[in-house]
Amino acid sequence: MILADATWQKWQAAIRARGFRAMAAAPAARAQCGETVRQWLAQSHHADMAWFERNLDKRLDPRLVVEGAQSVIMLTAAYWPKPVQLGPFKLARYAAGSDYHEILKDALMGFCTEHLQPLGANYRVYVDTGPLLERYWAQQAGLGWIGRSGNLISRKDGSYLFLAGIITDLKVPYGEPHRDFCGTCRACIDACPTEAITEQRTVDSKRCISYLTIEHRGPLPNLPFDNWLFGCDICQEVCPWPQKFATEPERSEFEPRPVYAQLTEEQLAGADAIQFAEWFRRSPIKRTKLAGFLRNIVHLKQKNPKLKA
Ligand code: B12
Repeated sequence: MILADATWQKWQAAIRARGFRAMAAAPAARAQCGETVRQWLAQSHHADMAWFERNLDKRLDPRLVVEGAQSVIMLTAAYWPKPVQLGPFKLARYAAGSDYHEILKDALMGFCTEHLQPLGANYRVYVDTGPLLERYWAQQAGLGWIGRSGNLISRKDGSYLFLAGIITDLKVPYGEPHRDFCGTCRACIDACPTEAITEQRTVDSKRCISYLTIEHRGPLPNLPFDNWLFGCDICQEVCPWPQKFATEPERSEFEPRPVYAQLTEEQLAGADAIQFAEWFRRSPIKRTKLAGFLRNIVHLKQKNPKLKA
């Protein structure tokens, strides 16, 4: 089924009403960046994220996920753009509030139930919840370009953006693949203290502070983490685009939780399972589990012995 332009315009308004910033689509096809992804895996740049290797065929071709898939519809939603503190430590902006996987998936499912289901469309929704190359499809749809840091950057909204996607058998109006606007700028590569950003616009997770503080289990390598307790935004903080264009999120759930800035180092380092669960209920931070969280604090204190609450 081919969607009329007028209906697509109505959808644009509907997704904004649900807290998304922009929506665009690309024809479903085999991704052209298969070689980049295979090399990334061959070089073990996915570190211990073994789940990434599973369903690789599906990840590279959305038509293997939804029968008769015609379109990949991609959406952006803004997250908190200013620095965030967790006690004396730095917290990645995306983790300032509630977990985007839950909030945005609910919002997108609601949109699909209202607008796609009545058309009898076959579809699947993703918010970092399955094998979809979200940055690649956002670039193909024209929402922005994949910068040197690997982040999807929009000329209108910068890069403090979550991505979400719908694979569907509907044909919708398509955007054009976005061109690159990094030019000769290498600010992100130069600023990354662990040299995690490769020349292929990908990230070596084994060196990325974000991976190490969130996904990695076990002892941390001897790398300079600055003061990042969970996630890292250095490659975006030095990028001219988010500095100039980032705006506050539509959804209040992504605003920083007020208690975070007030916590002391002693409180954070002394957290038990109950306290951890209470502070980080419905937050992305729960992903480290208490053990990973405390390990990160010990690591930062060893590196910055003068750190005071
Ligand atoms: C695995 C993962 C990570 C890993 C690995 C990071 C990485 N860059 O791959 C770790 C844990 C380190 C991580 C960190 C972060 N992540 Co992350 N992550 C993912 C995840 C699940 C998969 C990414 C992936 O496919 N990686 C494999 C590599 C090879 O793919 P890629 O990075 O997309 O690179 C593409 C380009 O290089 C492109 N490409 C390169 N050259 C060329 C040439 C041509 C011609 C073309 C067409 C394409 C092309 O092809 C590649 C494959 O498509 C996605 C969600 C998803 N399902 O997509 C979120 C996602 C990418 N992460 C996200 C976020 C917010 C982050 C952090 C900012 C969080 C933080 N503050 O700590 C950091 C940023 C680190 C960074 N600079 O990338 C957002 C990004 C939003 C945005 N604006 O880009 C996503 C989309 C989640 C979401 N739904 O919002 N992440």
